[in-house]
Amino acid sequence: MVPASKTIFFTLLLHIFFLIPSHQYHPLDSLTPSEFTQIQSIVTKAYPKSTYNLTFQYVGLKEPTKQTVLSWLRNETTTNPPRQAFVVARIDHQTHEIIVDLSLQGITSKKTYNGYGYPLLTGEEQEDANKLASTYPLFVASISKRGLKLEEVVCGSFTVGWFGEERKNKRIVKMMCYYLDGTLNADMRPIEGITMTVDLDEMKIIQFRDRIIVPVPKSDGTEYRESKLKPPFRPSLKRTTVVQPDGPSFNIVGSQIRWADWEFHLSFDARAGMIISVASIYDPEKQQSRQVLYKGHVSELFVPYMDLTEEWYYRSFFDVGEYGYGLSSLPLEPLRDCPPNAVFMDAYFAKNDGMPLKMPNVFCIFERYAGDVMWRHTEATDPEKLIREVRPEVSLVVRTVSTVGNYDYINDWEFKQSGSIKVTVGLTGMLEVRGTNYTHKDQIEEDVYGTLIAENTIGVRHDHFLTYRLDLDVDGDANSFVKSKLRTVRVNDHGSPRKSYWTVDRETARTESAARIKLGSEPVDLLFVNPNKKTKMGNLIGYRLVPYGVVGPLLSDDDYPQIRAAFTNYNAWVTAYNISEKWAGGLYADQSRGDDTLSVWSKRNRSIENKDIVLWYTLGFHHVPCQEDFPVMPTFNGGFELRPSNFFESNPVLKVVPPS
Ligand SMILES: *[C@@H]1O[C@H](CO)[C@@H](O)[C@H](O)[C@H]1NC(C)=O
Ligand SMILES: *[C@@H]1O[C@H](CO)[C@@H](O)[C@H](O)[C@H]1NC(C)=O
Ligand SMILES: *[C@@H]1O[C@H](CO)[C@@H](O)[C@H](O)[C@H]1NC(C)=O
Ligand SMILES: *[C@@H]1O[C@H](CO)[C@@H](O)[C@H](O)[C@H]1NC(C)=O
Ligand SMILES: *[C@@H]1O[C@H](CO)[C@@H](O)[C@H](O)[C@H]1NC(C)=O
Ligand SMILES: [Cu+2]
Repeated sequence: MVPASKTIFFTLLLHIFFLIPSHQYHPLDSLTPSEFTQIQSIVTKAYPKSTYNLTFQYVGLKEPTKQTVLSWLRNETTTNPPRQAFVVARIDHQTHEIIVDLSLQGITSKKTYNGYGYPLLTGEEQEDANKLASTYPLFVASISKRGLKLEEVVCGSFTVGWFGEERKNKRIVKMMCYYLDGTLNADMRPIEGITMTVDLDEMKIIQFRDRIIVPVPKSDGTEYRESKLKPPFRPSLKRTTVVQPDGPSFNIVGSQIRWADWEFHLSFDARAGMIISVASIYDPEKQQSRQVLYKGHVSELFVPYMDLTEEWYYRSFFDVGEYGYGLSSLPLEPLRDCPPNAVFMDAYFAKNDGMPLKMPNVFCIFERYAGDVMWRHTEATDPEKLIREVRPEVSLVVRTVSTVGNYDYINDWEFKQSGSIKVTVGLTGMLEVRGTNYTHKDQIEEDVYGTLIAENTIGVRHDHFLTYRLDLDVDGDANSFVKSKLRTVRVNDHGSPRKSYWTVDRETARTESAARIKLGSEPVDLLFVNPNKKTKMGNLIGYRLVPYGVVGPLLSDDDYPQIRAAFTNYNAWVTAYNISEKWAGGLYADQSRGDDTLSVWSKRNRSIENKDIVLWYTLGFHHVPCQEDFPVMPTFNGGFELRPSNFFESNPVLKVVPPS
């Protein structure tokens, strides 16, 4: 939406000041299909099939150090940094960490991991596990005892968590099954009471229990496909569309995206999903591109359920570390998932044999104009000469959707012309429901851990906590974290008729222990500043974290799921930069014991003043299900904003010229 001449002008300047070499290579690019294939061949050569049982649980870019990337970006090094991959493999029932160097075409490091926790589950092993039930005699008998048809049963694999067991468990999942028979919405038809445990390494059922019988909820009302729904329909609204007659204002070269004054790199990781890197904004005043965010992505997603029954108590999922937020990303549907002006990008990840799998249209990128106002003013002091100035808000959105089993998470990173980065997540999809005998609320006298949302169907209470890792580098990588508390002051002297006002107490966090923030109890203003740079007025250059709504954990600190998810104990944490500290719930989240979480790293109490530091922000939802969530839940949004605060000398969008 910037006039063409201005776009060209900026593009030239960006070339001069950000110095992107003209080829498409970028050291933070996701692994390419041919790189996946090379990695696969290098690793399988070291561990041949004839001798070893090998599966690839995770394959991703081993990113070069920040210094390497930044000096490459500044054109200080002419050679490309080596491309390396980090592989987590299961080899003969043991977890191995392997580093593959693609330039050297070999393995540069390998070690066995013997600590607690297990790597990501692969899609294939879940599929294999889910198929086991249909030939397991006890299960077949239980299905027949319930009068159900075996061919209409589908099963899913659920990670088991950790509940204080001393001995290391095997790599197991629990399997829960659902009934189709007249619907495709199996999530709404649990076959309650049967739990099976699957050993994933042996790929067999090692435990079976059929405890209670309750009816499978009816299929009535569970349908959600437009083609299968029956009238009456809601009358459709008149068409709304987005037209960009001159095309979009953004420009994508390889994985590098430029729009308005923004420039950033987009990549994909099987575990994190979407990753935004080296986001910088061009400052027309200073005539230079200025760093804002080195790297941002979802680090973990914790979803504990509040049901103590035997079939449910363990459900305390770590969707990023157990199932993979990227692995759960599915193709977006043009015109419905994204507006008509969107462009789409594909992504790749490794299957469990290490070979690449293409996931088309995983990203969509579009300019959003939702009729909002970027800024305005009407000056009406002189009614004869009304002054009115308005600028419409147009922003750039990058979107992915991760469907982790029943839930769909719509992830948006929105870049605003004003320098704000707004991160939102929309929750939709299916509830996880429990079958019950109850058909009316009046029958219920006990705590059923949820809401009766349809006959025989309880929507179980739960939380969603998304923890984002935000490696902000505000105008350089040495930053400080400033907490400002807003405090009411009583006025005692008689010089003022006022009895109170509020003031701001600023405190720069010196160490990690001073940078754990529980929001909600008192008003605070959280800033990342560059202590080495000031505006002309003398204010420290900074970015502010603006939460949209604040939610904290309700489980006790000593409850096992909360020990594992101690990274949700605070809404915001700041830690010293460490390239290995990426996953708030630990590198091995499945059956983790909380010994490798953000909370543990923060206990090192490292110095964080005028250092390269990382912000961790957790947004959450306490979900008390209601009938409107059935059979599919309308989207519910949460998010936060990173907003410039004394970063610019004045309103950076004053001179934005709206398209004519
Ligand atoms: C791989 O594992 C399977 C199942 O545990 C076993 O039957 C097979 O012999 C193993 N293969 C090798 C080469 O060890
Ligand atoms: C950046 O590096 C390229 C390749 O070595 C060189 O051609 C170009 O002149 C450099 N740009 C600047 C501004 O130094
Ligand atoms: C549900 O009702 C059936 C039939 O009355 C009964 O056999 C069963 O025990 C009940 N289940 C539970 C969990 O109360
Ligand atoms: C970086 O983090 C890893 C994992 O927490 C830790 O083992 C290592 O000691 C850390 N390095 C430094 C320099 O703190
Ligand atoms: C962290 O370090 C600071 C500064 O040395 C100290 O004042 C504080 O007590 C420490 N906090 C903890 C929890 O160790
Ligand atoms: Cu929910």
